[in-house]
Amino acid sequence: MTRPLVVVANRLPVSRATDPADGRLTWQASAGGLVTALRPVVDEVGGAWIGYDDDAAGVPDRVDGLNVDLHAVGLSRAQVRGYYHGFSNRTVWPLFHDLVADPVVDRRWWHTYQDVNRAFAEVTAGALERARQSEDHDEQPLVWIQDYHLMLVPEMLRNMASTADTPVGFFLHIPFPPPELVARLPWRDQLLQGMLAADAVGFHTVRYRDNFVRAVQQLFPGVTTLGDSIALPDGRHVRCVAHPISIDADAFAELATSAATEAELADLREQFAGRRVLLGVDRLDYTKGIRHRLQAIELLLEREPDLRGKVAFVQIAVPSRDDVKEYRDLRTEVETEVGRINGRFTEPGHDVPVHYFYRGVSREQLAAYYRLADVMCVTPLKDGMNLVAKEFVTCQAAGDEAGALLLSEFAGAILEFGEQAVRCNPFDVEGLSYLLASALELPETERRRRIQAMAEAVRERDVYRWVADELAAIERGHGGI
Ligand code: GDG
Repeated sequence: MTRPLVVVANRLPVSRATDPADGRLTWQASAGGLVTALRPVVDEVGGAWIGYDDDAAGVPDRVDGLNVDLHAVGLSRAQVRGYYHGFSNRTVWPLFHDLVADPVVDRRWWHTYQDVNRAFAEVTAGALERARQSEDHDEQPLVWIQDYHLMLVPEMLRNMASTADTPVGFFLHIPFPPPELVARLPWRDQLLQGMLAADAVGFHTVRYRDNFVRAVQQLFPGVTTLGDSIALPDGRHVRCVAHPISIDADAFAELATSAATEAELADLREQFAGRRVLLGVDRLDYTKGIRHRLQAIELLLEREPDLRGKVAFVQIAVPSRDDVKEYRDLRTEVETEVGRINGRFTEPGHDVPVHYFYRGVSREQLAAYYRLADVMCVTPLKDGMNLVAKEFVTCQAAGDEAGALLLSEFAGAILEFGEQAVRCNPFDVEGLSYLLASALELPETERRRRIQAMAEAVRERDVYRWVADELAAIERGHGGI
């Protein structure tokens, strides 16, 4: 691709850091998946990135080593509350995750969401104008808008800037639910129209894509479909595609066998000697099924006294959205559950059965835990894709380990792993407790074979393939082919 790339996302791809030498504030590119994925493209073609920062005025125009102009969108605290904590995370998030929590519908949040999407569109229009005037590029930029925080931006941008020559794409990182769920939202038409202004709309799976197409057909008369495209009554075509996001598999394989990871792993092996390790790694989010998983562990220990003292369950729960009530409540529930299990099954002078961290760990520690695990428990109630599953199999294969992956039928990742994962229905707590036991009992050669097969599937469709497929679909959608 030769067009400069303009990315629009909730967050900027940079974070503040303190210079260890003199304690000064510096900026660095963040380690997030999207930034890593787009780096090779922007290194080559350059471009701009539009995102929110809580100190927009303090954000530099550029950061060393990242070939994009930064455009920070400044928001007031009230705007962040209404747009981010409110409409995005308490209305859309639970609704799009099949109502695993009750969505809260509040008209004020909706108004703020519109205002903030307009602010993003305005900053994007300005960045487009600048990119066009720059002498560095002969081609028009390509705009790529990310995720459920910004569903109105494609349409708002089209209305405020001349974009006839600008390919515009939108990608949804969370599931798109069945039409009857979307239909509950009072502002469903506006959200769909917002997305439909893009040339291409991308989803992780064919099912989410089909849900979107059906919702559009049901809500807007006169819409027809033509292959991958929706044909709108005004003659426009919107390409609707399914491209599963992934990870930088080579980088994870390298990380998994680095000296720092090996050192962490040696410590962990010593600490957990004589015990099989079950592992969970999630943002502390009610979609991730952490409570059901803990209940399944409790049932397992209750039913099989021989396993007590011989298995440990490690749950890394990364703090998330703790400004939102449902997330604070979840933390209390999870911690009560952990306390109950440890209270029931800890023997005097022995280690606890559940090791629970309410914090993130370093990348090296994370890779070491992935390698250590005998069973990785990825049991979300609903998950757009789930990158933890892909990282786990990649690290295991790189270290020639033989763990098992227990994977929810409701995670997008299940489609790529077929029968190699131990499939589970995370709502069936008792069934889950039996599957945990059977995953532990799979023969070692079988586990190793499955890990290698899943890692191969990840390598074949890594995150660079996702970027390339998405950008190509946006170009094709724009060209009307
Ligand atoms: C959303 C969708 C979709 C976790 N703990 C630590 C840590 N992590 C990193 C993992 C992984 C990332 O966080 C989590 O990504 P997931 O994909 O599993 O989940 P969400 O955050 O819910 O992401 C999801 C994704 O968007 C992409 O489209 O797959 O379905 O919900 O990369 O490694 N990283 C470090 N320490 C930790 O303790 N360093």
